[in-house]
Amino acid sequence: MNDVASKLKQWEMERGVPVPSIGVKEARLAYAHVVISVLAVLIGALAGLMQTLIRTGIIPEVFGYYQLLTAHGIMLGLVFTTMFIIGLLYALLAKSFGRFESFPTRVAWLGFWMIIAGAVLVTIMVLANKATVLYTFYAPLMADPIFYVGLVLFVVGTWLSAFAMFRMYADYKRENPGVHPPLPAFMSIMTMLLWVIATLGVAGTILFQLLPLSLGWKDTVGIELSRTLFWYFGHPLVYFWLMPAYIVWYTVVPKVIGGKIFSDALARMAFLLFLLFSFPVGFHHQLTEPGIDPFWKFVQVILTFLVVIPSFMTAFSLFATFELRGRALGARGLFGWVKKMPYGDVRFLAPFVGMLFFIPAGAGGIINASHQLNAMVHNTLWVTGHFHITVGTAVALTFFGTAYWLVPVLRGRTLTKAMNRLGLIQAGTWAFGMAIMSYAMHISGLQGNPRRTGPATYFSDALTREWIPYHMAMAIGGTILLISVLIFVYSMFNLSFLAPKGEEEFPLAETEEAAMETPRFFENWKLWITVTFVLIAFAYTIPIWHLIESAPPGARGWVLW
Ligand code: HEM
Ligand SMILES: [Cu+2]
Repeated sequence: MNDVASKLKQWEMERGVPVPSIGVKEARLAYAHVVISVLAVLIGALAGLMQTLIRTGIIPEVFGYYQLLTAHGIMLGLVFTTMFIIGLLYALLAKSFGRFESFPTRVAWLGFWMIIAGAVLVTIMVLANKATVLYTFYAPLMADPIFYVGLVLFVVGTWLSAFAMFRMYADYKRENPGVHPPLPAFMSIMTMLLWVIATLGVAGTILFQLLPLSLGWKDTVGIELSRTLFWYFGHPLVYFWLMPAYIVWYTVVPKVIGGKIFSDALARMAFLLFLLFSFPVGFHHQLTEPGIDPFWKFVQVILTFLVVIPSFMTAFSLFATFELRGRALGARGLFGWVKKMPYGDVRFLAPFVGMLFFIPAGAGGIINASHQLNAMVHNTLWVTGHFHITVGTAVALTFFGTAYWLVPVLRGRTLTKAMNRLGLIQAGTWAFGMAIMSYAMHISGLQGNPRRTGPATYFSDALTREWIPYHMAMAIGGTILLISVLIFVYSMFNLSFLAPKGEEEFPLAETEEAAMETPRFFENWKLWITVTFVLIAFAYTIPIWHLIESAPPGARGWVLW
């Protein structure tokens, strides 16, 4: 912390305002993002439960099923995740770098307001039933132009946030030449870099294909190209969700259990590999699509499996941390640590349960990415079950567990025993509800139950009747999940306004002394960005050229609602 910064802090304390342990400006900004993400969870969960109840036939179709599904996907997949992530990363950067009087406040807030403007436009269009295109807005479905304008504003807003973060990083590097940026900062920058490179694809299909189509400037759209650009973005998107959860697992959880980071170098290496291997793999979402040469599908599936390497590196170092800590507390044997972990601390329990869910979730991902097995599960509720235990549990539970300390930190308050207990209950109900709901989705998906299908009885066919009990289970799981969300929203309200003022710990661990020194080349951004684009060019140039050169006739836009 430099001179001006500590004076500022002194002044804030004298004013008697609740003081966050990071700069006030940064805290306010991060908090604004977190608030929006909490609101998005609430709206998204309501939509999620309603659509389950409608599909099961428990309540009448007050809102269209597809309209609710669009709202649910956008609120949870897009708004909740992105807003929480940006808020968390600002906080991590502020904590890692100390306070800067030159914090890029203006551009950061401009980004925030653009995101809000975009999200509001998108929401209005969905509510008005003018954009029932689901959160993937696949061509040739055609929404109102304002929907796409909203998406563009949203994305450009996040680019401004990324720019603000890159500025913070550059300022730090200038003031501390030759010093490694702290691990959480390095990881945050890597995450935002991935996001910026990924969103280029989705920006491309919106600006050059979907928006012109919906404005009537073009009559037709190339479906396959649009889907390819979407999935060029869609796969790294899942890593944009996961990497912040990994940041918490690598740097926060060790501190909460009283341990240390197993290896700084290994963590940085894993994040670098996540960047590289996230891009040349989008075709594993398009395995059933005829317009892509099987050779390139094969190449991208092989590359997909490379992500196993950093994933296992992550699993290895996390469990090594647990074991080292367990041994320090007197545990013996391979699994002695299990008895020594602080399960009564929501900051540990929630992310830890998330990690456990990630084990079957990762195995399911390998199934999805395998060409033949994918044919079994493609577009069934299995897939929906899969992403509810990945992003919906591993990531969401980690974010919940994080929010219990982050919100008090940002508000200059403390996490009370009562709120911690409520947090444990909330994490438990979430895990329980999700286990029921996703189990039912996985199994009935294997029986052929399609995803994204509104109330459909298929003439009361015997096969579809067998799915009904699973839909009941999903409705029960969904109800438990909504209860969990209500507890979460209340806890966040409490921690924002009612909890006692004080300085809550910002838990960030140090590295194990025995760990290897971190090599400098991890921060050679030019090199890694170049390698990323080389990989992208390798995996996509020829197939995209095929899609353009021998394009089938385009489709006119469809409005099916
Ligand atoms: C309150 C808890 C939740 C409930 C009850 C719920 C329920 C559902 C249901 C029933 C579906 C649609 C299945 C179908 O295709 O018919 C769905 C889809 C989806 N959910 Fe959830 N979910 C919840 C939480 C979450 C969370 C936390 C996330 C992400 C962070 C999430 C992301 C998604 C996405 C992206 C879709 C796909 C939408 C689409 O296919 O267009 N959900 N959810
Ligand atoms: Cu993917």
